[in-house]
Amino acid sequence: MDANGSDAIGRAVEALRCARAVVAITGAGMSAESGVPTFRGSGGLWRTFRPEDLATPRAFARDPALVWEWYLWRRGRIAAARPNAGHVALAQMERRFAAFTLLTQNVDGLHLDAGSRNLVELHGNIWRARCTEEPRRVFDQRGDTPGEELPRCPCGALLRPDVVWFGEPLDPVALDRAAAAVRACDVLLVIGTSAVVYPVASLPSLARHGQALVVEINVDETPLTSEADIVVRGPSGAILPQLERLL
Ligand code: BJW
Repeated sequence: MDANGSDAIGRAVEALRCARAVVAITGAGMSAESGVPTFRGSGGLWRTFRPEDLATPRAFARDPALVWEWYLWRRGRIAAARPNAGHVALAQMERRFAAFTLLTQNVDGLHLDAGSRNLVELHGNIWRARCTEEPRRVFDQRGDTPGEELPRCPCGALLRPDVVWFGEPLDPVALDRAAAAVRACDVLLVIGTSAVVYPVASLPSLARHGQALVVEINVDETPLTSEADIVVRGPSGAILPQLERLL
């Protein structure tokens, strides 16, 4: 572990220069500098809202209007956000490596807006909705004006946000793709995540079993910090462009 700012960046650059396959895992901290609130920590969504009221299948079954209201409010915040320098740096990094996979827990779509292409959105995308009866029926709602009534599928069933709530499995195809990329990578960058939500939180140990070097980029300590090979302490919007420039 190396928490010394510039030395840690130097070591991360050195590791990336030797790498053929790179994976980046991102979390809410990645979008914090774009004005999108994180979940945990000061100013995080879970300071004001209870996850069990808003981000579980049970909460939606109990009060779909409340859950939709929360997601529409978040869509409003995200609509006003633009990718920050960190998102742009990751999109640029993708072009430098033979294999570069970006795994995000974020549902805001900012990595796509920044130009990342080999991207897996493991917790879904807030701009999509899906049918509660037939989950394969997915609708892009970006640009839609919400009506008075709750959104419904043409089949009549309620639509729900196409995101992964607590207690729900991640898309097995997406998770397999993520695990395969992590097992095969030389360097794993873990950026702006509290690293407490499973199964994504288990991916760094998978990388280490595959002999990859794990680099954490975060403003704060996390449960991953003591396991990481290199720790770069600082905001991803500043650190990632620096890394990209030095490659
Ligand atoms: C900066 C910064 C800057 C700030 N620069 N850094 C034990 C073992 C295994 C599993 C479990 C377990 N106990 C419970 C579970 C299950 C549960 C879980 O993990 N719970 C934990 C909380 C304990 N997991 C699940 O339920 C998952 N499903 C599952 O396990 O299925 C199993 C199953 C199989 C078969 C059948 C049925 C089930 C699903 C998890 C879904 C998570 N969903 C949410 C909401 C998504 C939709 C939405 O957005 O509304 O996903 S919760 C929320 O947390 C969101 C995030 O993606 C996720 C992770 O949060 P993230 O990204 O790490 O954000 P923060 O806020 O926590 O951290 C921000 C970080 O950024 C901090 O570290 C800051 O320091 C840093 N930061 N500014 C750099 N500028």
